[in-house]
Amino acid sequence: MAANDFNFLLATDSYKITHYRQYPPSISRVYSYFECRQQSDSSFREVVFFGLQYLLKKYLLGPVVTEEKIQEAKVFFQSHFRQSVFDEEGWRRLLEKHDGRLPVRVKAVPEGHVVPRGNVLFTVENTDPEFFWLTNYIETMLVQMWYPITVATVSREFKKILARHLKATSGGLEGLDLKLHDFGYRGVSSQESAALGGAAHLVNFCSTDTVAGLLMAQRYYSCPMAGYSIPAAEHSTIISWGRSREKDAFAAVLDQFSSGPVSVVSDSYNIFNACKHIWGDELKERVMERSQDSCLVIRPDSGDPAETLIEVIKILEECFGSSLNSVGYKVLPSYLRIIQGDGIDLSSVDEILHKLTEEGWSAENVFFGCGSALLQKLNRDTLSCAFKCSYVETGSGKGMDVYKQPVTDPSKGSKRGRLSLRKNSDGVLETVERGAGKPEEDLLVTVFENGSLLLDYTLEEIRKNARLRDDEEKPPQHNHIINGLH
Ligand code: 20M
Repeated sequence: MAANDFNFLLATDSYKITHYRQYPPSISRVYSYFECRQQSDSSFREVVFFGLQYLLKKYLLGPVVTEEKIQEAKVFFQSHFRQSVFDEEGWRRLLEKHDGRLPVRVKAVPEGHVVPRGNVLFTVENTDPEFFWLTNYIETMLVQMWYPITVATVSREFKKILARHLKATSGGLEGLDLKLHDFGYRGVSSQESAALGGAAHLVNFCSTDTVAGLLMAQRYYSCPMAGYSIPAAEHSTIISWGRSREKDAFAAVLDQFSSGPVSVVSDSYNIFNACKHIWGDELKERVMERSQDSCLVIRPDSGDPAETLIEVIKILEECFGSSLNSVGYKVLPSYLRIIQGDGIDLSSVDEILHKLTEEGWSAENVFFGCGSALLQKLNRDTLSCAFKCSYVETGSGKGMDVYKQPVTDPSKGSKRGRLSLRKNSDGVLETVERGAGKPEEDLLVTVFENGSLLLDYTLEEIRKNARLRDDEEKPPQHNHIINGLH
């Protein structure tokens, strides 16, 4: 299906087709908001806002309603509901009165901002009283924002862990933005997820193999090249030489990519043998010829990640030696590094880095690759993303704050009235409810109005907004005290 075959009218849950008939008779405005609800048991205390600009540009900009799309939706819903519930007249009014452009306003926190859970992230309202039903019609599409927000948030949590260990064991943060490589392209459910998830990771890092994410950063966030990769072997390129010729396979990769870093998966048969006898003996000179800028990155890809990595690093030390860095941790020669891309998630990265530290090794020695824990092993509940109506107006212009407060689950209660987001006197972001916020303090900015985009963020700005704060880079013990966790 070509992109312009997309029918905005059909991009919603079926039941929403029937909602225009259910609101109170005199309603003229519906105002709703999106948040990642606070949950006492969750480890994610703040979220990174990212992805709205793609959604707006791709699906909501300009004339999205045409006579053909109305006809297509009419026929579809007649057959789907087996009765006439589709608001053909309403949509035709929108086409005639607004040229098919959506009479809605979206106000949002700037992309890349890091916001504590439980705060408003964006609001949606109709700008023409006749189209009160449009606000929540687009909920289905807008709540899909959970995905880029969650990936950007998880990726930033990886960055916090990596920053703490890197700072503690190397004295600085050099190379931090290349420490977590996105391997997730094959593990996601679709090309669009790869693009959104891949781009969300690039808010925090510059290391990826997910080409779709780079293209999204180019096309929707004005970033010519947001991330980098290096030549690398995969099992097929190694085992196709046959079991007895693993050494030849390795040597061929070194030959073909003699300058610049190169990575070689080394567990096809026996990772320990490969490190000790092939890399550390038969090809030792060839490895030692390389330099920091042309390093060999050895990749184990099986076994318990922490145990295997420690054993591999010890073998490599026996063969190639090590030196101490300025803060007293061991580093392999600069021509030799390791990438662990198997079994990586937030807890295993922390565990691996703790074990390396205990054994005296700097985080400088290793890179991490992450696939499904970064792009796929998450869902809308990971950050409890929800879109709720908080304010309505009637025909006479009278406003009413509305909310839900289910007796069966207080955590599912919603906010009341018109919302704004401000920094309080302690510098903490908080949501002001019931229309009580001062407009001059409001961090929510209008990004979309009546079919037009009012702001265009670049990935560069977004990255700046999402940068780690000083206290998030502090070594572990230090940080625990600051956060009052101990
Ligand atoms: C290898 C190693 C790193 C990054 C990228 C690669 C190559 N791409 C790969 N893609 C995969 C996709 C899916 N599964 C597996 C793989 S893979 O592991 O075979 N490789 S890295 O993060 O370790 N690192 C290497 C060193 C590099 C930064 C990136 N620096 C060397 C000097 C400056 C940059």
